[in-house]
Amino acid sequence: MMKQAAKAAHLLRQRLSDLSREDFQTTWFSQPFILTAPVKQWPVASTWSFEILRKKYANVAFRAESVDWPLSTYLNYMTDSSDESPLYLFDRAFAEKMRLSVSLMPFPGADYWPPTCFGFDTFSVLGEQRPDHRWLIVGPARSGSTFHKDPNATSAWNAVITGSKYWIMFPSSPNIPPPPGVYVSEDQSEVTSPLSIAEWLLGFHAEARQTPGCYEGICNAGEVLHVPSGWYHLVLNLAPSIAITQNFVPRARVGAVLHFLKEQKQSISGFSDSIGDAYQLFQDRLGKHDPALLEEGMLELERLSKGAKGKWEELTKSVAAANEPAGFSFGFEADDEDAEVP
Ligand SMILES: O=C(O)CCC(=O)C(=O)O
Ligand SMILES: [Fe+2]
Repeated sequence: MMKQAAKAAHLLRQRLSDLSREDFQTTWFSQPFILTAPVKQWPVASTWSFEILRKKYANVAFRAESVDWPLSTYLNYMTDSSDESPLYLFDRAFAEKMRLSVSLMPFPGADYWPPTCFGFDTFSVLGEQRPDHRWLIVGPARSGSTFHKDPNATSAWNAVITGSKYWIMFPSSPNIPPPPGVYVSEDQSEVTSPLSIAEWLLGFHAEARQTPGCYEGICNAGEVLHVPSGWYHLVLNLAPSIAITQNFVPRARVGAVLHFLKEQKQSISGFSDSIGDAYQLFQDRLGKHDPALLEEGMLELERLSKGAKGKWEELTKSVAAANEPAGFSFGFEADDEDAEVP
């Protein structure tokens, strides 16, 4: 149940130095928070700057929306651009292109590793067949990401190496509407925010901050933010930024991911075309690696499927009773733990 229904946005006060894997898996997996310690230990946190990257990777091409540009071309564009919505560099093959050594935990010679608390990633059972999961993100002030939920019901961490990012986030569940100014198609497959970040901020920011469940905060250089599975978020770079983000599946979200892969097939993304049925693949692999976790996940999947069906029946019944084809109002009483706001 939400306790602060009429209150304004929660500040992302959950700034912790670090978290154990156990505390994350049992308590924090469904909440946004910022960690201040782990990223500062990464070699790339002290060695990367715009100048250094320009020197080392000037001729390496990175993806910026629909173009592949040498880094020097992108950095020149970034410095000169006064575009309202600047092109954003978002590259999923950066680790290979930059020959980075990414380890699973602190390791001599590694360039970075996931913060320890996010370390157990259930999608690792998919090996080479896992969907795209890590990106280098570079952009000038005013660039950023319009409202979306992350792919395949995954959770994410987003580490700022240079710059700072403003985040505004909302939980989601079948019985709460999307954030103001955000529209979701009936089958949930499309999340559209037809406006640029600037237009959304001008038109909807004030209203959004008064909306139950809203979280906002600034993630600074050397910090990492957790995006729980299923949360809507919009991100704005307040200064020129370099960041690394990674998507992952915590143990407690296995059921949510199975549910997504089974029920929202049309929205699955990032898997190679050769994979016919991502739901079946994940189920099979998890069954081999960790049958007990699969069993837990299947129970949660069943609960989520019933919940969505129950809610739909409830809504259609109440509309029929009122003899109105539409016009019912959504409640904010979320019983999905995604929507649990502490
Ligand atoms: O612009 C950003 O840093 C946020 C990126 C993000 O939300 C994502 O990669 O899903
Ligand atoms: Fe995201």
